[in-house]
Parts: sequence; structure tokens; C-alpha cells
Amino acid sequence: MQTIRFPERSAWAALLQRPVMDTSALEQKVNNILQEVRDNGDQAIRKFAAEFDKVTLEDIQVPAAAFAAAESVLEPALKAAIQQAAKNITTFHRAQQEKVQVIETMPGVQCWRKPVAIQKVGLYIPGGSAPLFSTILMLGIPAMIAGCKEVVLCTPSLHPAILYTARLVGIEKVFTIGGVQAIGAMAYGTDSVPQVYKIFGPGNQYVTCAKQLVNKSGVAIDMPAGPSEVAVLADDSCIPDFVAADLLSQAEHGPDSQVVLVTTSESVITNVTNALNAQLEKLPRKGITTAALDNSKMILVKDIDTAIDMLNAYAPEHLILACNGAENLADRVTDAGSVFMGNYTPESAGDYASGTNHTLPTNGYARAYSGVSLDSFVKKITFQQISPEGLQNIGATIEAMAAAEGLEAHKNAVTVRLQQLEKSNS
Ligand code: HSO
Ligand code: ZN
Repeated sequence: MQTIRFPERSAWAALLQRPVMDTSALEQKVNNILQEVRDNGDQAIRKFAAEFDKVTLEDIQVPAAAFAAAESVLEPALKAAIQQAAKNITTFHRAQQEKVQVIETMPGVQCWRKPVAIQKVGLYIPGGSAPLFSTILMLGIPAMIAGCKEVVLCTPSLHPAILYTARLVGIEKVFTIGGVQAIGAMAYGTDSVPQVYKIFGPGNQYVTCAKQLVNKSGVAIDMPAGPSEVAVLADDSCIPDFVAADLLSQAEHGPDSQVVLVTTSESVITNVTNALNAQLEKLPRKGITTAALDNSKMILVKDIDTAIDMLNAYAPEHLILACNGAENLADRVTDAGSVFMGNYTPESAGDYASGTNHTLPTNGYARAYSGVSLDSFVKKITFQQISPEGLQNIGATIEAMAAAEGLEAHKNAVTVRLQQLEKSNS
């Protein structure tokens, strides 16, 4: 990791820049695959599976027997862990359910807003070196709590933990489709795969590009995804071994991950560097982790106020406050996806099991976007009902505004009713 000491404010933006990826070259390629899936459905899926993944797809949909087989090979301890995590994630997300409140804005004028599930959603779980079955919990559980009618999952991985977790959360339809083809299948529908209205889940640059392209044609997506990040704010009260472990935990996601340490103490830099080097040696994903650390920085600042300003400017996906007074500092965080407070709150807790969602805004999107939550699986429909008295109370207001906008028909929609009420009252 590169170390920078006391950078000027004017240098922060350049210093905290994420590694940029030019995806314009991908777009044409991704678009061609999407179009072919749209035109040829299952046939295109089979063709691309053979071409890109070198597999002959017999069943596109995972057969029921595969779920029972997955359950029987999974370690009981892992099943218990997944169940515990599922319970905590369910508890946290269930508490996000809103009570519908009928608001009387004027006598006789009632308005309310009701969350209604997005009826059809699609989840994508990538293959690759880490089978992210935890992401099935993070997406599947809120989808079920929201009441989504059709929840489909596409993944190129048949890892038993993926199949077990899908079944545990109640996902019936799992399809062995990876990459761009999976996004196309869910966006347009095929003979096997139902079309959905919103697509969730992580993926590589190709998948991200595919999500953005189908989004342009009207399918909603969870959020613009980028490589994972963590920033740690540490002072002398931190435990360097813990900080190093947290930085490495995020760096091991991928060579393009970025981790940042902001500290008020020179000795934290020395001690965390030593701990990091020692722990890195023992990691199985040392190659990936080392590549991510090459994009990463340790920054020494003069005080905590400067640190907070810098971290808000960076807007990290995850922010760990390993410093004194974390509770007070947390109130000053204005830009971050998810905050982890104190020496005993590793990011891994939120990644897997504490209850919060791990699908979070990266790449500075935390300035304006929230992570996935129950809200991501519903839209909120407003309702209103006005009584005859209510219309007599509010009618003149509407008529005056409609007339001033020159929209006579709008005005009339009120006037004809008021006239009728007047007649029936006389
Ligand atoms: N840290 C990732 C989520 C994850 N970690 C899944 C482990 N498994 C989100 O940035
Ligand atoms: Zn993680």
C-alpha cells in the first residue's frame, strides 16, 4: 500500500480516485449477446454456455433432485451458520416493513402510501473463485419479505451452498446460466426463464455492463455496481492486527478492490503495515489480495476532523471506525454505504451474518444511493379518497391552480363535481 502524509485538501480528489475501467469496448460485445438472447432465447443460452463456459447445458433449470443432493453433502456446521445468518437478516429486514398511515391533509381529503412488492424479480449470483451464497441471503430474504411473487435466480455455479441457500430462502426457480446471457434471459424472458421487472446482484464488468444496457431498455436494476471497497478510520486506540485483517478481508475480493486506511497516528501506519505483511503471507488468495493492495492507500492526517471530512469526500462502500468515540463520530458520517463501529465490529459481520445488507453502493455512489433493503423490492403506490365535503374544501384551490396553468380541462374535473354537489344540496 502506498503511504501519503498530510495531503492538501486540493489533492484529495485525485488521491481518492477509484481505479477507472474503460468499458466502452465491452458495450458492443455485450449488446450483441443480449440481442441474441432476446431473439433466440434458450437456444442462444445453450450456444453461449458452450462457447464461453465450455459446458453442454442439458437442463437450463436446476432439477428438484439437485437441491436435496446439495443439502445432503453440506456440512451440518455450515448449514447451521447459514440458518443463523438467515435469521438475523430476516429480523433486520422485517423491521423495515412500513405501517400504512392514512393522512388527512384537509377535512375529507385522505391520502396514503402503500408498499407493494415488485411482482417479478431476478437475482444473479456469479460463479468464479468465491461462491457468494451469502448474497442469496441478502437478496432472497428481502424479496420474500416484500412478497415478490416470482423470484428467479441465475447462476453458473452449482455449488451445494448456493443450491442449499436458494432453497432455504424459498427460491424455487434456479437456472444454470452465467454472465451476460443470464442478465438477458431475465430481462427478456425465454421459454425456460421468466421475464422479470428488476435484476439484482453482483458480477464482473460484462455483467455490470449488461445490467446497465437492459436498464436502458426499461428493466430496473439494484444499483450501478463497482469493485468492493473499505475505508478504515483508525487512531491510537485501534488494534493494528484487527485493522490489517479488515483491510485484507476486503482486498481479497478481487484485484480491482480498493482499501484505504486513514489515520491520525504515524505508529498506526507502522504497526498496521507490519501486521498486514504478516497476515498476507498466510492468505490463500494472496495473489488477488496483493494486486488489490497495489491500488490501495494509507493516509496520515493531522486530526480526526480532517479524517472525517476526507472519508465523507471518498464516500466508501464500507467504513470502519476503529477509534475512540466511534459513537459520536458515526453521527458525522454523511457519505458511506454501511458503517462498522469500534474494535469488535469487523466488516465480515455485515458481509455475512449480523443482519444488515451487504449489497451496497460502491464507487462513490454512497453520496446519493442506499444499499439494498426491503425498499429495493417494493414500489410505493399512493392512494387518495376525497369525500364530497373534502372536495368542497379543496376544490377552489385546484380550480385556481389549474386556471393559472391554463389547463381548463383539469379545472373542469373539479367544477363539474362542485356544481353537481351544489345542485343536490339545494
Ligand atoms: N463485501 C462484499 C460482500 C461479501 N463479502 C460477500 C463476502 N461475501 C460486498 O462488498
Ligand atoms: Zn466481503
